[in-house]
Parts: sequence; structure tokens; C-alpha cells
Amino acid sequence: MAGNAVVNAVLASLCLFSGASAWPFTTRQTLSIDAIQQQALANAQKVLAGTLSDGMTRPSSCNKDTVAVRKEYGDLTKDERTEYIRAVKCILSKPSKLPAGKYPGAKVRYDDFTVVHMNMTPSVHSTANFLHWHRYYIWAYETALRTECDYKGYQPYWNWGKYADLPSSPIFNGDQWSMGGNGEAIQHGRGVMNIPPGPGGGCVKTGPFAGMNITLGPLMPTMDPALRIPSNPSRDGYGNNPRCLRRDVSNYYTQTVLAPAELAAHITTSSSITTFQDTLQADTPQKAAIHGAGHFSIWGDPGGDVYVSPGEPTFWLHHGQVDRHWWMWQNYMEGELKTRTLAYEGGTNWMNPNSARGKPTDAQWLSVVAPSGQEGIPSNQLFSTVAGPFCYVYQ
Ligand SMILES: *[C@@H]1O[C@H](CO)[C@@H](O)[C@H](O)[C@H]1NC(C)=O
Ligand SMILES: [Cu+2]
Repeated sequence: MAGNAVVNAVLASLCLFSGASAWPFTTRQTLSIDAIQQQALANAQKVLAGTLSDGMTRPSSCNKDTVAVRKEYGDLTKDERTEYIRAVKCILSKPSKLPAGKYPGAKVRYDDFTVVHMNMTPSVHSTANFLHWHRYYIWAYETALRTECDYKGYQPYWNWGKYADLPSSPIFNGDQWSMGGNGEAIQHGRGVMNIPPGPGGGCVKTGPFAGMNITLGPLMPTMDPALRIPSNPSRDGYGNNPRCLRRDVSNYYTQTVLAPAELAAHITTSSSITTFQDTLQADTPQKAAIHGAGHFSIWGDPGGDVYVSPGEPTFWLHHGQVDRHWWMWQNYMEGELKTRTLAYEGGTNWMNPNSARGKPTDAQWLSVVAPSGQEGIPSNQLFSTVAGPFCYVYQ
């Protein structure tokens, strides 16, 4: 794979210099997803070194010596995974900072993140700031792990195209270094959005998150109603509704929508931010789009619920990858890097395509999960992973 990636990159650059007529193929060569990652990282390093501009003002504190590197979960050492799991369990055990009267289902600090996402859902999906707000939100979670739970590492991601068998991947195989196993194998039918049932569907009973309970939601459940997952006592989903964490990890989407060639094609054929973010999120009952397909590869309760999905502890690995997918699109072409970093288009409400246009100066909100002194940051400070409040790249 890596060898092919290098060859493809070399062929692609040769093509530029030799002229199309000298090239034996009539169709354009598509870069592999691994080559895209390599080019994006190489360009990000030039930005950090000051030899390439992304159009942002960079604090001198963010440089090649200080930049954080976010890694794929399976590339972490077992000790690093153990540390990450410890920090997540720590956030799952600290008390919530939200008022109990308003949010009876918010018991622990981790729930604060879920509540903020539930509150923000209509303004941060299918809008101008879907990518920007989630970048900010994941960074806030990573920061909480580090500042509130003494985590020394960074947020890992799940590379969608990497695992031939997702249930037996290091993320979901259920061993002590995993994010917990699949849900128990139970009979269940298709869900809302026509999601095909996989080998799980029941409660998570293996690995570090075995027996985990959730309390918030559901608000927009997608599992088969025959499973009789209890409804929330409150219509807004904030009531206390204790039940087990369920998953149905399957290979249906990773072998189709999330296959490496599909991911590469999405990046190389989306020439504007509008096309990129719209096609990323355009789920239909016939075909889930990339973002939804990642959620539905884990599925379950609350993983398949657009409002409550951060209650699934692997939400952060999936959305880390959404952020990486955008980062690759922004960075992999040197000549486009600045334009793509600064690109910002779309509305402000997911149900209304004619809602007010998002402005780059619009402040983004994280409420009780904002890191200290970092609330209300405008979208135009969330454009680059190595400017504004951020200083990280993906490896
Ligand atoms: C989840 O709830 C069940 C039923 O109340 C309880 O037996 C179990 O100990 C809880 N799990 C955890 C990890 O607290
Ligand atoms: Cu979201």
C-alpha cells in the first residue's frame, strides 16, 4: 500500500511535467488515500516551517517542535491505548457541571459533551460550520482528557478504510486495549435509513467499556423499533433514561462507501467546500454518505442517533477521522491549500437551506465543555489545525 502510494505520487508529479499527450493513459490518475495523507502532512509541515502560507496568522508557539500528532487508534502502542482508555473512563466518572434540574440525564462530566452536542445539533450539521464546529468540539474533548484527567497523549482517530474486518480491529475486538467489543449478537432488523443489520445489536459486554450504561436520549433513534429501546422520559431527551450501551459494528459500509478508493475519490473530485461538505453528509435511504456511513458502521444506541451519538465512546475516533478527511482535502494540494483552508460556505440551520448564511466571523459555542478562556471562538479561527487555538497534524 505504502509502496503503491509513493509510486502513484511520483507518477502524478511526472505527469505534470511530461504533458498529458506524452502520458499513455487517457484517464486521469487518482491518488491513493495514503498518498493524499502523505502529501497533506508534507504540506502541513511546510506551513509550520513558514515556507508555505495557509493564509492564517500563526502563533509562534505553534511550530514543528510543538505540534501535536494525532494517530490512528491501531497505531497507538498498547500502553498509549491503555492511557487513552483510562482518561475516557476518568471523564466518564467525574461529576457533571450542568444544572441537574434542567438536565436530569447528565450525571457525569462525559455527559456534558453529549448535552452540548444535543443542544447544538440543528446548527452544526448540514450547515456552514459542520466541519469547523466539530473540529472545535473534538479539540475540547481532547483538551478535557488532558487537563481534567491528566492524559498525556492526543485524540486518536479511526481510519475508515483501514480494516478489512472492523469487528476484529484493534478498536472493536473487545480485548483490554480496545474501545470495547461489538454489541452482543441478537436478532434485529433494518433500522431507520435502511441500515442493514450486522453481527451485533445488543449490549456491549466485552472489553474496557463492558456493561457501560448511558442515560441521555434517545432523541432520533435509528435501531429497529422491535428492540424496544426505552424512550426518554422527557421529550427533549435530557431526562434520565439508564440503559446499556448498544452497538452493531459491521463491515457493510467500510466495504462500500468507506473503501479507500471511495475516500480518495471524494477528496480528489470535490473541488469546492460546498461540494465537499454536502457530499460528505448527503445521506439517503439508498446510500449513506461518508459521515453517516462511519456512524452507522458502529450504529447502536446512542451511536446511531444524530443528536446523542457522542454518548458512544468511539464517536471521537470517528469524528477525528471526519476532521482528518477535511484536513487532507484542505492540505494535500500545495496550490490549493490557502484557498481551501479559508473556504467557508453554507447556511446556519440544517432544516432550512435558505437559513442565514454562515459568516466567517460567527462565534461558535461549546458552553460548559469549552476549555478555559476558549469559548465563542469565531469560525475563521477554526480554519487551520495549526492556527487559532489548534496546533496539531494527522499522521
Ligand atoms: C449498568 O446498569 C446495570 C443495571 O442497573 C448495573 O447492574 C451495572 O452495574 C451498570 N454498569 C456499570 C458499569 O455501572
Ligand atoms: Cu455531530
